[in-house]
Amino acid sequence: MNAPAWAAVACVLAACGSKDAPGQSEAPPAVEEARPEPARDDPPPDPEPSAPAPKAQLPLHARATIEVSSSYPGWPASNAVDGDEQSSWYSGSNDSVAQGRQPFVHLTFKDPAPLRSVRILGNRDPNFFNGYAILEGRLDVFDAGGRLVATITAESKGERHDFAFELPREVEGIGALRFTSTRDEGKRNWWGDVAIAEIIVE
Ligand SMILES: [Ca+2]
Repeated sequence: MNAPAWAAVACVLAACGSKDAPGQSEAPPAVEEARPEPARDDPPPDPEPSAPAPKAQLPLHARATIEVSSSYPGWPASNAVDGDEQSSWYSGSNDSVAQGRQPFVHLTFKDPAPLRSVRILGNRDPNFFNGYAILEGRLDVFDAGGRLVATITAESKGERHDFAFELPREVEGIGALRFTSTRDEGKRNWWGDVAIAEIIVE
């Protein structure tokens, strides 16, 4: 029974040989296309960071809630408290001092504590590396009852425009912090916005 079956298969293959022409069907070599500049309208490549925060300390997003003046879609406020310096929060279009507004981030702590310092790391996003910095800012410090107890102003420092604030030691429980841009690079990019890579509170 096998021989006729094989013969039939061979016949079919021979009859159909010209249909697919396997000798000429090699796939063309893959062409490496130039990678276009990522568009801000595209979805973010990785909205959820896959790697956990490297620090042993409880991450800030677990200790506080964060509100912002606005966010560019796809670059949310949570990017500023995810433990990843390469991910940034971006304010919405034209939400910058340079465009006539006052972008801010506001942290409310779940358990008010005697905090000592606040560092705000400027944008390090490799896709949009320059033109989003906050140059001068104001930190408002609120106690556990929501009362404004200190206001500190500073200029950003260093190549990536970081801020370092020392908090008043007499405040036993800090309930909230609000950082507001007072001078920025909102006229140095297409979208008129600003960005913050990470907020570190200790
Ligand atoms: Ca981040």
